[in-house]
Amino acid sequence: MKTSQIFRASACAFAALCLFPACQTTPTSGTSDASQEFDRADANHDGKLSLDEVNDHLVLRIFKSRDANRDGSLTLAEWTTGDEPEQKRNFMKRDTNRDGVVALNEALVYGRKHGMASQVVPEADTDKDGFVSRKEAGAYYAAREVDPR
Ligand SMILES: [Ca+2]
Ligand SMILES: [Ca+2]
Ligand SMILES: [Ca+2]
Repeated sequence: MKTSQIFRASACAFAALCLFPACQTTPTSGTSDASQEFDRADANHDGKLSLDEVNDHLVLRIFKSRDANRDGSLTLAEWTTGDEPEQKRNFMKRDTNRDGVVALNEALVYGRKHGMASQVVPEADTDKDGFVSRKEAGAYYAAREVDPR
């Protein structure tokens, strides 16, 4: 169960669809999940999602799913879900102060710099105001049957 949750979270991040209920285990309750995800991502509660909010949300989701002991930082063991050297490299890239763990703020900073939201937001932001509204988020999700890669 746990492994599949972790896998699901990373799969969603790669699909850059974590904003929307791609990661939910209950696909039947579509709209309310989408709405809840939106509320969670909308950190300043202004009813729209900025690039930073989407990036932070993606990072937080993955971070929380991997932070097994909930101490706010990830060890390499928590980070990796397999033995691929790529995962270790990704871990090292985020551990900016080189103390051997990735703290949440390190992950957030990295996420904002390299986050996938820079792809998702322009696609979802159909009126090009720089933010994703609830309506735009809903339309974006509806336009893509989620491909659970
Ligand atoms: Ca907002
Ligand atoms: Ca660190
Ligand atoms: Ca918009």
